[in-house]
Amino acid sequence: PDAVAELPFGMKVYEMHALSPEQVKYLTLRPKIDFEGVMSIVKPIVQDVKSKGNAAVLEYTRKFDKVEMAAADLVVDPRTLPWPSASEMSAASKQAVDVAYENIYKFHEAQKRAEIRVETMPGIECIRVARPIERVGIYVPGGTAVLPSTALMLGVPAQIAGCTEIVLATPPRADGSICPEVLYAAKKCGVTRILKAGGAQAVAAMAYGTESVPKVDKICGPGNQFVTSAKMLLQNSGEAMVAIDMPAGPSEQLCIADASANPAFVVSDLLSQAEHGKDSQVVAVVLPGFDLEAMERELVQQMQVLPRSEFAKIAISKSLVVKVRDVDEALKFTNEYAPEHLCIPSDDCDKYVAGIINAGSVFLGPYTPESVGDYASGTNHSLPTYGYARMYGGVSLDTFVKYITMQKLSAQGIQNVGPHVEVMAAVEELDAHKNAVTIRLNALKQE
Ligand code: HSO
Ligand code: ZN
Repeated sequence: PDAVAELPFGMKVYEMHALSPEQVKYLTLRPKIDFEGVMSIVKPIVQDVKSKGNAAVLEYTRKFDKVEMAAADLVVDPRTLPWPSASEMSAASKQAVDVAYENIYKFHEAQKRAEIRVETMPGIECIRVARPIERVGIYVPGGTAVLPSTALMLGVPAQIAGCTEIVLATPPRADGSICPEVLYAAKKCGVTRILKAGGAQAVAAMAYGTESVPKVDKICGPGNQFVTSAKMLLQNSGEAMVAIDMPAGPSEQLCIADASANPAFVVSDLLSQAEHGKDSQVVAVVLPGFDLEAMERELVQQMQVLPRSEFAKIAISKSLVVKVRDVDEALKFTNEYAPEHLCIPSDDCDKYVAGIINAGSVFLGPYTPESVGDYASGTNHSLPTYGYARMYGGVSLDTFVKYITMQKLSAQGIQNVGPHVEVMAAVEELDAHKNAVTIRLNALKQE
């Protein structure tokens, strides 16, 4: 569709009411990821790690991260390492991580679900209990920024769930060490192993296990295309027997700006997402009365002073503004888009809530920047991107738990349901099934 205007840095403006449903659909499409191309790189890496173990991981670390490491240094147990010293990590940083940890802990601990016990018929008790996924891998990206916050977002729920093996994979720094903030977070969360590797090689090492990397049952966490492709590949491999949290693409945000929204706040939110990387996507859905000109001025001003403006500018150049006429249209576009982050910096934010169907995490009101959820308010920042917010929720305690059902029937219970099971088994012509009931009903008759 044709844009009606263009803002600084190439941000294009569209009018929702002038768009056909196909055009709306087109605007909600994310930049295409060449999964086939990426897969062709990832497959041999995964295969290599599977057959050669540590040696392959070290080789790819040398090749991609330009770090030389000895096999003995590849995996460490953070519980045996000292806490980062005051020179490695400031008291303020520790305190900030402590506050974030506490809030994330509180919110995720509250997600524990009570055991369910239901008597479906007299004498039939059905039960559901939660148990931890015992061995989990959490991926903490390195790349252009260090992300200790991601270590918390994955480590805390794994800790609360009671996972017994928590392997944290993260690319090493140039000297082969772990970033002190990530180590600090890992120690707090009870991480049992740190694998100093990134990319597809780290994911494969956790999926298959190596001489020193424990094999895990589920791999969680965001990552670049190689990490995501490796997770998707291994999830579908019967040999690796590993689950993943969700497919993850580049980070994104949609901001609904109505007449009450402060343009400076709106721009600050959009840029906080845009600075993540040049493939980030941001969208502003603008209602009548919002000061778009002020937003343009803010965009230029705030961009000027950003150290990561190189990334942000590219991200913004691929981003859009959608003008809508009312709340209904705003929600229509938003739900079509299914953003990872939805910001509504409006004085009247509550009126939007009931209509939100597809979003990863929502930030309500003028004093709720996305950054607080990225770090420290308590909600998780590992969220569905790329439109997957339609069918996935973000990481939560449930990510690290599975539910087991149990049942216990009394004599009365089997007498109540047994005859119906006999009939259904007969319909399916499964005689052994039927007999397992009949034999018990007969035994009871003889008592
Ligand atoms: N916005 C990112 C999370 C993050 N932000 C980490 C800062 N550090 C994806 O949800
Ligand atoms: Zn962020």
